[in-house]
Amino acid sequence: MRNYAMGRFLLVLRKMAATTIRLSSYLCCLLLIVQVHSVNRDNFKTCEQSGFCKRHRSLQPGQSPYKVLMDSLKISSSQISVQLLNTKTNVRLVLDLYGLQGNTARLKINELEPLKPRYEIPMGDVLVGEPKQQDLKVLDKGSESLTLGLEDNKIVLTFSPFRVDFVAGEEPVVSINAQGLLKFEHFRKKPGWVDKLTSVFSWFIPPFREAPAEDAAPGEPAEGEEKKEEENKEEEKKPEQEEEPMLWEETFKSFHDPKPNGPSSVGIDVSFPGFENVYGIPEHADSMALKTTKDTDPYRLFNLDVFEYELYNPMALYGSVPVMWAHNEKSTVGIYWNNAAETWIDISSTTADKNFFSKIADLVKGNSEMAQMDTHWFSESGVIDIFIMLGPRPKDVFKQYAALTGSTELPPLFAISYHQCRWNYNDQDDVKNVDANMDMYDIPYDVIWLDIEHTDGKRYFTWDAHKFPSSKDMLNGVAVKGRKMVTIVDPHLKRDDNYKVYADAKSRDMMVKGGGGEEYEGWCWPGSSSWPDFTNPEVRNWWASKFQYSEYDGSTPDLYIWNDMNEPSVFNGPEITFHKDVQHYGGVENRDVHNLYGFYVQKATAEGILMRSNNEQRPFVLTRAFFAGSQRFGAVWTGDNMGEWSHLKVSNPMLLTLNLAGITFSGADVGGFFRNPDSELQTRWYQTGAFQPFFRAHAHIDTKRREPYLLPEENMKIVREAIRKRYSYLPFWYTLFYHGYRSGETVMSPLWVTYPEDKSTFQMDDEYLLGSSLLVKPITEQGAVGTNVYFPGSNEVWYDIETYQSYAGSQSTYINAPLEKIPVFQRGGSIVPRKMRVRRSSSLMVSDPFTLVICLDKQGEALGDLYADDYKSYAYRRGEYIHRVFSFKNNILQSSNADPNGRGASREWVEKLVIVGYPKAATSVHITVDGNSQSLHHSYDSSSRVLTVRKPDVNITKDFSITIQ
Ligand code: NBV
Repeated sequence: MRNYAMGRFLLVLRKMAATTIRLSSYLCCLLLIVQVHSVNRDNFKTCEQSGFCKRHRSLQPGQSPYKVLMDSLKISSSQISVQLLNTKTNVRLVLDLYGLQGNTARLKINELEPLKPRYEIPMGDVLVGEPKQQDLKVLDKGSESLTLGLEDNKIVLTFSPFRVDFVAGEEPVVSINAQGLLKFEHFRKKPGWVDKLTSVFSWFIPPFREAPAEDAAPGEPAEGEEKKEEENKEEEKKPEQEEEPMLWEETFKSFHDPKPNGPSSVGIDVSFPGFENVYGIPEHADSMALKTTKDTDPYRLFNLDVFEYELYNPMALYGSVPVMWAHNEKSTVGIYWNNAAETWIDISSTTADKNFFSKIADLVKGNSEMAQMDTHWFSESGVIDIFIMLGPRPKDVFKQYAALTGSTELPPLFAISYHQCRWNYNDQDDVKNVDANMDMYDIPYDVIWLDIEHTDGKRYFTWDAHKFPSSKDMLNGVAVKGRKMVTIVDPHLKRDDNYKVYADAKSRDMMVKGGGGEEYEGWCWPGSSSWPDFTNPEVRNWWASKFQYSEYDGSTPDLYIWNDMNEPSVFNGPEITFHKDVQHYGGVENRDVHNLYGFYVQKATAEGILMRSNNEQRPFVLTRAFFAGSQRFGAVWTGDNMGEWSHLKVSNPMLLTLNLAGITFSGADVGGFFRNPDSELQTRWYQTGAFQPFFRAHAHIDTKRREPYLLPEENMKIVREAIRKRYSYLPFWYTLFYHGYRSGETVMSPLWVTYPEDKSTFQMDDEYLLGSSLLVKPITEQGAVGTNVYFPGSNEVWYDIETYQSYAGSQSTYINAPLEKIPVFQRGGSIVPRKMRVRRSSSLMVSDPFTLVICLDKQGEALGDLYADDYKSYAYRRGEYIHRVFSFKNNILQSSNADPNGRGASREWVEKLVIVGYPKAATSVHITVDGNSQSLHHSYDSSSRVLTVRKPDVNITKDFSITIQ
């Protein structure tokens, strides 16, 4: 009996303990969420708090210890390889320099004999393949330098101190290590206590031989050549730990980083002589032209979930693309820094060393100073691997970069239409109501989204059975109108053995490991969670298989995916992410691959969506975290912005920068994620979003409902008009994305991409071009009823897309923009295809006719094109597409085939021509197709100078000409 009582007592105690643990973990989770809702700058490291950032930033220019060991030079047709000696430590590195096709070079620096291989991103993941090499010619080999020829460029390798300069024609454009900031922390053995003692004593006792200084740790034998006697004489040194902070471990807040591999960072400076502006390196909530970092931290690239991010500062955000462009009136050049570790970039503006450059380039002589941008790049691990893209025009660098990392895959048409999202649409009825209301108010939309609450307890790939009892019915209900749905699938898996995705991953040992080799555990939406190791190709295949219809219950071909929290976000991790010593596939630390995790999540998801359709249908996956190359897998959005005017405004520079970095399919939450924007702000945001590449409204769960039909009537009508305008321009957007896919071109572009010589556009980021035909100046100021618009191009004329009023190029004009007005202008000389019969969704418009808007230039000419296919599958890869070119000259519009490989059929036809800037009424208009002529109806509006030609009714695949007399 006593035993029984004792047993019961113990049982009760156990139960109480279990409940307490459950409760406390629940509370802990809640607290963490609460904590997440109040994170601030303190949660994120400053450079001062990051050991390697501090070490690299403290380097002084002009003290380079590196020289080239010419005896080790090996030259092959497209590559040179040579050793670099650190004359302070005697450590040797190896430099490989490659010529690549398309005016590109690659410069790699690695350890000559690393203790173990240093991490390099696997070929084919970010780089689409081994870059094609191009011959390098030895032009001159002297005692101080070696000069190589690469197409029309020269590459000058200076031996001591080591530097490399790239000269395009006769202009120096890129210099590497000109400041001498190369620092390469080679792998080394951790000093034992004897070494530490020796090191401490070496402070008091003159060293027998030089203590390894800049790059080497105490206790490590120097490598390579013995040093000359006089070089060994050196001033007294403090123990290294004091000079080189946080080498072997570091602590941030309560988080300890044991750094099992010790210091491993790499860094070097890259200067752009002759340039005053540099761009790129998203993601930062900052201006498009990057700022100097003299008074701030360097720009940081480290994928992080930053709650309520601040504007106009260099703090890291959700994604990283280490690509930077320098642009001036004469050329555009840039670099891609192929490294997935945490990276910081300092920027300063200075003047070029004309003395030096006069030795290697035939510079314009004279006393005038030449501007220069200096940048300093450093990453926590990996190797130095820089691609130098030499342009010379903006469109050339985009092509060069796309040849390396790929271009934006052609999106299905629905994906570039309007998306209706909210955290959360509560249940099936909610979805049905929103869908019905959009129809009732005649507001087109293509996709309705479901956030995390649709799942069974944040177990992705499942449905909350009460709220979504028959997801297929729901999906089919929207699909009958040609619409789609998107569900969120985050990468954290709830550690619940009854959750089959988790149990499966666990049984296959597919999760990332903690530093001790155990399954890594952290907190996220579902509570205690683990993360599949997406860096492992087998894990990606496994994940992809989860999207099969047989695996993802309740999914249909009309369901697409959204990857959130994939930086990854770990509520209780350092800086709200993985610990740096988290272990990945192949013994790689998260430290090495951090910025690639989200890239791999989206890649695996896109592969899954592709596989479920037997590789026939184009996937659509939205991601929050990204890296170079993410453009190949879908769209990116700028995360949790705020419903404030400042956030509407910053969306333009942020998206311009993403476009410059190849991520062209990008957008910002329309309306702003947090807060409750008033109706004016919402209206202006819709107008802006309608002219940005990815167009999705989204809102936080705590915000008031704000579907567009809930706006006051006046605003609702304006918003409806903006969305309908987006739909009317879909053929133009689709053609733009086609060009981007083929050539890597930006979709949303700074003005200097089309007007590279116009200095006044170099910092302009509140106004932009779509392709080279539409100029957009969204209103982003509260209460504004007008704005100054800069019209580029001295020879251009621009037409308001509504009134057709014309504006001369190369000047600014104040444009009235009351609430209903979006200042958008079409360039004279362009032909833009539109569809004016706007329906409930884009797929209901696929067979509808085109209107060609022909805006004439000063010579009365215009040019444009149209790409079309089935708008959803890969059939275009088999030639099932059409690409037409339209030209208007001598009063004749010609439509001809732009591409003989395009053999697609189409039911679309041309129903109208709007010829803007036409001088007079026509007496007759004729169309000629297949040798048959027919006259057409036409009318002329002399006040707007618009000639309208009606019903040519010719199939779009036909060659035709329309003659005006
Ligand atoms: O899944 C919920 C949200 C999502 O709506 C948002 O778009 C993401 O950026 N998610 C972040 C997590 C919670 C943020 C407070």
